[in-house]
Amino acid sequence: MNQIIIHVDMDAFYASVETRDNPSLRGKPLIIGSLPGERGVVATCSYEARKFGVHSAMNIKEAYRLCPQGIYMHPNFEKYKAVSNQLHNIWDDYSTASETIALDEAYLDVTKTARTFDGARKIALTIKKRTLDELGLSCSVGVAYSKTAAKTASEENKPNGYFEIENKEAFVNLMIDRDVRALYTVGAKTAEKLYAAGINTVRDIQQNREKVIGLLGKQGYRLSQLSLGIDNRRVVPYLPQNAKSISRELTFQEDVSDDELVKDVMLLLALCVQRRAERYELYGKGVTLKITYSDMKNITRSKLVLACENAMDIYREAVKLFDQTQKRPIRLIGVGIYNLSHEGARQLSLDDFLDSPQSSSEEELNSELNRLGNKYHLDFYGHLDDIYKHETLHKTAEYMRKHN
Ligand code: TTP
Ligand code: MG
Repeated sequence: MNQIIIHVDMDAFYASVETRDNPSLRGKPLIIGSLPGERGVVATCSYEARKFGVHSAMNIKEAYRLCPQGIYMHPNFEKYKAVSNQLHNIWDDYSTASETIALDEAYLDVTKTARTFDGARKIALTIKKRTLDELGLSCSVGVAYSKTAAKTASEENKPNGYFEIENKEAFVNLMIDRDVRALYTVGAKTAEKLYAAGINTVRDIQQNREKVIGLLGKQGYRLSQLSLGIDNRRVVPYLPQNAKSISRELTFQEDVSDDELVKDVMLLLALCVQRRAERYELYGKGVTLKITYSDMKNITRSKLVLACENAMDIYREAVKLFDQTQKRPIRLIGVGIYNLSHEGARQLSLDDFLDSPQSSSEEELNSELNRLGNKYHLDFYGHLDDIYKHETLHKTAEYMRKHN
């Protein structure tokens, strides 16, 4: 049961790749994302830019205000993806399983290949050296007994860092007096809830475990376990050939030529997919669309995306795919997610830089459901719990088709 896990995370990844390929950028504040004057955000920036207070996800206007002398560039995802593949080639030499979290970040299971912590340290330092020698890039690496501890360790001495957390006790020792946000699964919203309940540090969580569970349910349970250093999650490799996916599809009783109707049904399918993903606490980092036309010809389209956090994300991406297909009578429509991960959104797509969405997906979903309700004279809210059932979904879609 004892595991040895490495977490690797590249330093200022996009910015480092650009600097490597254009040495005139070296030592300068480099901001990758939108350009000043565009709507959008910072994807990442060099450590020189971080000194001005610029950081990932910051509005580009704010970044420009803090650092007008910075160099601003759009991201080149193709290039980063290619580098990511090269990174995997190095990482996979030393692990029995690797789990990708982002283009620049992965957990490696080295339990069997390293055998001991000394062995794991050697592997970690070799990975750092090879990454620098072969790819000209620096990374931070953590070695630990669990995934959470490994991730924590890799962040401990960033950039170009190395850190070990050998066991639960070492983890608890390190974290006990830190703010709850030091537990990397605690985001701003969760932290607010904890602070409001007077729980500010990891020690507070540890000493108020029942209260935290009462407050946050399943997530609270996980945090209470983490406050004791307990995290038994395994490294789950992502292999394209056995990639898990979640999808729902629906065959119309009569072929449908109205795109708007098809899209409306896609929203229901996205809701079904999201519901199942939630049950397993999975996020899709890819969206698929399946269409069977009236002549039985099938097509599928797919796209890697920012992790889908809700039905609206899935729906929006599926609609984008749909809009790129031919317009012909449709017999079957399917929506799905793949590239499933337990970790939420991190990687932004180009769209996010060019057009940062303002209203929350939750509100958009509600307004979409209101729109559907008015259009088809259906009370979607009253039936949402049933819509996930095959029969209800089918009946609802048929009702929509007939009352369109
Ligand atoms: P990170 O590993 O979070 O950031 P980083 O590698 O740029 O810097 P650090 O040294 O702190 O690890 O993310 C990896 C890449 O993912 C990053 O280069 C750009 C992209 N990214 C986004 O597009 N949006 C985001 O909000 C974040 C956090 C990252
Ligand atoms: Mg990184």
